Amino acid sequence: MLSVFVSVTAIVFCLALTTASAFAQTLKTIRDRGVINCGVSQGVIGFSAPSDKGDWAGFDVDFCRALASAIFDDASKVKFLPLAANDRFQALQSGKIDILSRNSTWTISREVDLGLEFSAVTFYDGQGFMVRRKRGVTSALDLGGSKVCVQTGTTTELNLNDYFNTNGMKYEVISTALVGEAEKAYDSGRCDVFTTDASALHSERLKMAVPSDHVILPDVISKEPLGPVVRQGDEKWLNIVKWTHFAMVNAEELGVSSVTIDEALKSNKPDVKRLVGTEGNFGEQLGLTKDWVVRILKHVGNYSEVYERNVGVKSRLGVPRGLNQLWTRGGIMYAPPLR
Ligand SMILES: N[C@@H](CCC(=O)N[C@@H](CS)C(=O)NCC(=O)O)C(=O)O
Repeated sequence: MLSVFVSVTAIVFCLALTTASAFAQTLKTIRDRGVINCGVSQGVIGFSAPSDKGDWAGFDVDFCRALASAIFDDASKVKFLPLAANDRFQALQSGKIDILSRNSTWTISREVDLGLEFSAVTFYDGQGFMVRRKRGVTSALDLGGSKVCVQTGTTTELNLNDYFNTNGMKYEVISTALVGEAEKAYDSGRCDVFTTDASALHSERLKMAVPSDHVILPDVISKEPLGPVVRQGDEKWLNIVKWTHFAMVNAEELGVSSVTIDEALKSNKPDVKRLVGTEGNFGEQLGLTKDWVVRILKHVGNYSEVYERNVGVKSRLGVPRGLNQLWTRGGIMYAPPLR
């Protein structure tokens, strides 16, 4: 009896060790495989959506392309795996993906309960509401008695509950597992309110039969700090993910972009030299190469380039920088220094 117990314990222990060490080598696994497995949404225009030809584009997509640039000097070495809200964290826990770059909100339970780690906030967002223009509503506090469409497995459904209950407003939830179903339910009139992160509401509005028939209310009812997520237990990979974002923000702050990178390589400024690797060896310390940031900037660009291309005021989405503006320009986007 005792020996059975001992061997079962040993097997369980070994399995646990194997799983832990398999996941502790994410960079090596990626290098051996030749591509990053990047979990994205199933289609949020501006963040991660496939074109008709199946090419993925968006802010979250570009983050994985930046990682592929740093690792492989090739932004195309990414396999995008579209995931519904309900499935995303399990896909990361099980090792199906190396990173989740999918409009996911940083919360305590997703770290301490799910064993995951948010690397940085790449997009400061908040929850908003979209309604039909003809309804004439101007404040979220006037939404009592509404039928509200929301996707399950999101912070959105939890905040919705808090907000309506706290304000003593009645509502009916129409929750769906797939965003496409929520869109249809709202557009066909089964719900009179659609709620999600404000940035994603801009994307949802574009998908409506007549986008201009819908307005996004000015109220923001929550904090939704969005960012890439990895598994706990692989500090090396976490550092690469985290410092890729910080490098892109620092590059913007220093005026180094895909356009000015060649000039930056000749710069005498100490902080620019550290960024582009003409001084120091941070890239190598990360397990990458000296020119890791140069690769990111050449293939993908700095934070501002990525923002403007995908979600900025001149893009289809038209979302102003707002909180995501650099701290030096009135926003809260702030990256620790490369030194
Ligand atoms: N930021 C929130 C909401 C994220 C979320 O999943 N939003 C939905 C509604 S726009 C979405 O992205 N759906 C796309 C999909 O399921 O592929 C969270 O992390 O829970």
